[in-house]
Amino acid sequence: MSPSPQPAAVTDSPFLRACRREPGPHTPVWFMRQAGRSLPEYRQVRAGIGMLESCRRPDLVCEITLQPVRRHGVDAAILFSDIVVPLAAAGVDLDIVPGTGPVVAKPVTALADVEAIPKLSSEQVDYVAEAIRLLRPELGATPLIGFAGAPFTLASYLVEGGPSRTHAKTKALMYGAPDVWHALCRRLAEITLTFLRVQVDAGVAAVQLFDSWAGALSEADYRRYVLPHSKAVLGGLEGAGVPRIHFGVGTAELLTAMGEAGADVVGVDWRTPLNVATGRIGADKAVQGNLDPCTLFAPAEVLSAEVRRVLDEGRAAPGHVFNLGHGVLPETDPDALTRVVALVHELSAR
Ligand code: 1CP
Repeated sequence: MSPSPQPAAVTDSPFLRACRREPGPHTPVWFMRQAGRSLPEYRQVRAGIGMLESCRRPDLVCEITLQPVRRHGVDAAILFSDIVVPLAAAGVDLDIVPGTGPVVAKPVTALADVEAIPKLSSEQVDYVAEAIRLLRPELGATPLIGFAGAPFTLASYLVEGGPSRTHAKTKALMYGAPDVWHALCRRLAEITLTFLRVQVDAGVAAVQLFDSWAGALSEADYRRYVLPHSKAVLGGLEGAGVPRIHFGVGTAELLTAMGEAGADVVGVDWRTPLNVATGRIGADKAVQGNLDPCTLFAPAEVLSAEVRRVLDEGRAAPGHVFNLGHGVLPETDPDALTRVVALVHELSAR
């Protein structure tokens, strides 16, 4: 890995300072799933273009990634892509179906299915590197976050064949065929690490590893079946010079274990107050979160009280990146997001 150096303004940005647990001029804020979803200008440029196809067009990726930065003045951009992009690039037969999410043509049930998952080579995601190279000069002092899906969350889509509420087939494979399970997670960790390295080499300033659905597991199962594989990904980026953020939903009971996976920043959903989360994660890591995305539908005074509470609780952490506890919901009024950015900046100004 030979990451391109970041401009000084990016290195000194409030976002990277908070990730490094250094004081800054204000608490940085960005929103998971800020690129797209709630923005009319996003729906306009996406009209008639499939999700995977959009991710393969550097000009479109560049435009969509910049939209929330222009509109809301967030402190970081997140690359427009999806967690299944590297799987599709490697040759796994899948699609992202509007209104549903990732759908896999031939779900994984046995070792032969795992062995049939090709490795990812960097050239297969050249279009992602190209989009990052286009974005850097456009973003100026705003850091760009790259991302990937963690082995458990990716495995869930591959085993279930699509989105699942219970992750029943995934757990059945995990308990019933642990060898197949671990082989699958090893392959996914490899693909994820390759994908993140491509993004780091092309110039992202930070990476986020999404283990969105890990909260479906008990701590014991998380430690046995998931943690080693997430560690392989995050550990593989040790020394890459970019902060590593690790996030999942419903992870209150997993925060201590997730904090051991090798991230510099741990994302927290809205269920656990940040001061409580910090007690579980430890004082050597920054936290990210954790406004309930539904408070964006609440009256203005309720929303501002919640923003204030999250900032207050975040002061217990050695570094705080303000965010939602999960992604922006598609029905969100974009103006509410803009107001949250202004409020976070105003209330946290030092
Ligand atoms: O800000 C952004 O929108 C950036 C781009 C982004 C990110 C970070 C997209 C675009 N997807 C993701 C990550 C992602 N994808 C995660 C982790 C984050 C999270 O938990 O929200 C997950 C679990 C996915 C899988 C996925 N892709 C789903 C969820 C399905 C489920 O299981 O409930 C969905 C709906 C998609 C499709 C998708 N990805 C992104 C967009 C804009 C869309 C909708 C596309 C469309 O329907 O046209």
